[in-house]
Amino acid sequence: QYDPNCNGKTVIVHLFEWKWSDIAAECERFLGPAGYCGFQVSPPTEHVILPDNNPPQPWWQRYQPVSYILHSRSGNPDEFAEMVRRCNAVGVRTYVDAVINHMSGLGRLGVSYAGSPYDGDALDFPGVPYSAEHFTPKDMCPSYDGNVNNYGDPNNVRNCYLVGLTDLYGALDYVREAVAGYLNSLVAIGVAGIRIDAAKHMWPLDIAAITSRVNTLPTEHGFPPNSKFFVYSEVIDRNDGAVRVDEYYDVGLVTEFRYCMKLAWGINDYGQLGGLIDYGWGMARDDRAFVFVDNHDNQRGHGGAGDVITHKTPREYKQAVSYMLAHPYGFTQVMSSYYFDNSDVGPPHNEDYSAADVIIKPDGSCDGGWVCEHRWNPIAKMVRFRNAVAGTAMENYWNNGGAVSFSRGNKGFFAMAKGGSMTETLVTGLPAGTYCNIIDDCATSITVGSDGKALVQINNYEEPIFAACVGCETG
Ligand code: ARE
Ligand code: CA
Repeated sequence: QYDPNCNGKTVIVHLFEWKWSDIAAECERFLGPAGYCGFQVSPPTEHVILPDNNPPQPWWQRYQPVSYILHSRSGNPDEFAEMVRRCNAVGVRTYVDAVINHMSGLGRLGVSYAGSPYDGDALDFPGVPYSAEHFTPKDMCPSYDGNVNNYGDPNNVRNCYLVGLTDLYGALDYVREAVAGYLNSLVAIGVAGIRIDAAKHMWPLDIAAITSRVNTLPTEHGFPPNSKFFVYSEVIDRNDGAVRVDEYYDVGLVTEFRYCMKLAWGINDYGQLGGLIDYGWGMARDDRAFVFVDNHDNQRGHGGAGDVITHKTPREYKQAVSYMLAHPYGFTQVMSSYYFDNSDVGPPHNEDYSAADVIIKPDGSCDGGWVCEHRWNPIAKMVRFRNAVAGTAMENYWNNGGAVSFSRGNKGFFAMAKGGSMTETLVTGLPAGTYCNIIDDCATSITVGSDGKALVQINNYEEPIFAACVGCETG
């Protein structure tokens, strides 16, 4: 459960709210060639549909499942399976955002895409089926109103209703079986792993009881024999509550939200990049950390938000993602967003609120309301860098407050200049020779002497980044 199952590749992209047919095409035309390991999809199951919300059908309705049938505005079960198949065929893996802590919110009543009815107040979800006895007994939740409202108490965090979402009773064999059945249905069609949504609100032992029932990955989808399902748990731990990321190490990786904050501070003030990883601060150990610059919550003020850099400031964002991809810490995820003004609004959509096509312009950028950060020049190039230097340590770290550089073993060298330009003689860690900057398509280069040093020059305000790696100049 610690291996993403993508042949040693190192970067996942979250294609937030994309539809399945677009993702299939993106695997073939871009993600595969660029070296992406795989992609995380928005929750694929049937969920509540909220036409009367303002705005209608917000993105977060997908976090209120009503059955485990793979039908949503992104597509139907056949389209989902076809996406997984086409992506696996080009070596790009699928990771599902699995909402298994809860079902819909209280008060939600209706019928979903595949025809499953739901009634939140009655705790009735016949599409699974779940009924009242499968939800956490009220007397186990110590809060006065039944909702999570005290992050200092694990019983409150895990046994109460998160923002009114009907909380599954994970201690029950029936619930564990039902969830494992869902996950095994994903495995059977070739999904390589999951994000566990709201894992902080589940008992780690309940998660372990579920994941222990998940089958090994099918060899007919190209996985080596006995490959285990990849798991990363969403646990927002910012030293501000009783639940800590390390409680989840046994089930897989853990999201490291302190990294978003620290990296944002570091891009605003390069001097702080040196102390980016602070184990004294409780940050997850390197082989358990799942890291990103921003995610679908904190980029729009949900999930506690905090200091975070997003696509809304492209110049800073390119630096932040590039630094993350150059730095050895953790397993990395790149965000791919749609533009929004309202933090609740769903993705670009058709008249029936199904997700609209992602439009690719001749220059390779996206249109139709989609941002496609994963296609932005330095970000896509740094995926190639990270793959090329995988397994090497960060060495020769240098930082003067306005510029920073380091090597990755003797395979890569990275430098970045906040102001847009720098001229410095630096230790590169690379064998003597000439290496070009993959960020500017080899328009500039460095010549490394026998002492490992080179004169490094950057002169590019929008993309002030130099990245060279052995054997990765074309890709
Ligand atoms: C929506 C409405 C609510 C309504 C509810 C039920 O907004 O008003 O009560 O529906 O009808 C997303 C949205 C929510 C949305 C929910 C369901 O963000 O607004 O509620 O979908 O549709 C905590 C959790 C963490 C969670 C964040 C958002 O610990 O797990 O809150 N993140 C995941 C997803 C979200 C998703 C859910 C969970 C639910 O990534 O997209 O919610 O499936 C401190 C704590 C954190 C806490 C944070 C915010 O920082 O340390 O633990 O995060 O505050 O409370
Ligand atoms: Ca719970």
